[in-house]
Amino acid sequence: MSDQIVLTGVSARGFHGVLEAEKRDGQQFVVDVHLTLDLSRAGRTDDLAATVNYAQVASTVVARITGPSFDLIERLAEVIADDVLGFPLVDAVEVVVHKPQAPVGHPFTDVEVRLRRNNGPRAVIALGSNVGDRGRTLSLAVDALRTLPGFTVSSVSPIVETDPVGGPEQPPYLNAVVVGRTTLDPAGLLEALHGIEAEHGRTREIHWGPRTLDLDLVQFGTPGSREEVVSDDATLTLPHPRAAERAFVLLPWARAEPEARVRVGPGEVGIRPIGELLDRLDRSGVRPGPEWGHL
Ligand code: PH2
Ligand code: MG
Ligand code: MG
Repeated sequence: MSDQIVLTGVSARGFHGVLEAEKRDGQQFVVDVHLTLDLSRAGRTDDLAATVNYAQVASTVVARITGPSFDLIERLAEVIADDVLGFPLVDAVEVVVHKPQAPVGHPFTDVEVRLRRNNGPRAVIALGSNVGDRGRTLSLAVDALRTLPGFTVSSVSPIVETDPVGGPEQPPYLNAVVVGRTTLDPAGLLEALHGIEAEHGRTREIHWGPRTLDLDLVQFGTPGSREEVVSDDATLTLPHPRAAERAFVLLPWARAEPEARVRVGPGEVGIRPIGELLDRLDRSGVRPGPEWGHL
């Protein structure tokens, strides 16, 4: 897959450079951005939500050009690449920063720094809480994911309130799904999730019983891609064996990632669009939950 969006010649005045005069007077910076992402759904559906809005990319670039001063255009290119990799759907980015008025001391046409950065595999995390201040706990868990080294949040679902499924009689849950990109391996990510659970008072006692915070790794790597991890390891089964049957996972997941494809069995035929799976599920136990951020 090598679809691209190419945005070239975004320019603004910035104050990046090693020399004092550069930081004082500023000069023009010009940036090109090549995004690699799968555009097939956008092509099919004509839906802006299935792609990256290049106007937003341009705004991000201009904010960095005009923002706090760096000494090096290498650094400017790196932070722009990092910002762009944070847009949902982006698999890789190439950033070129031109500085045509650089103080080179000789006639010259242009100087540019060009770098290419790849996003890590996609990881889907299901969040649940049915003890204590559930909404606050979920918000804090999302904050913890946002600051987790090696993990970048791409998309957060709305919160849903759900009837408990299985286990002893217990209060209703709040559930949500976070989709992100990670440079951790599945075991490392799972360990980090357990660490976040522990910070929120989670103890591992009753199977399927009430819990302050449950973070389940549901899918690692896009199904069918080279990075996908399928595992029947007892400590980490991937994809999560019951996620595809649970409306409390699929419903928020579909809100966070409408184009998600979910593995329900082996091979290419075992990969299904999330909407198709949802249509077959009883969704009666899932209701809209509170808004995020009303802590
Ligand atoms: N988690 C469970 C068991 N049952 N039911 C709902 N509605 N939501 C959950 O997150 C949930 C559950 C075990 O993790
Ligand atoms: Mg669970
Ligand atoms: Mg769990």
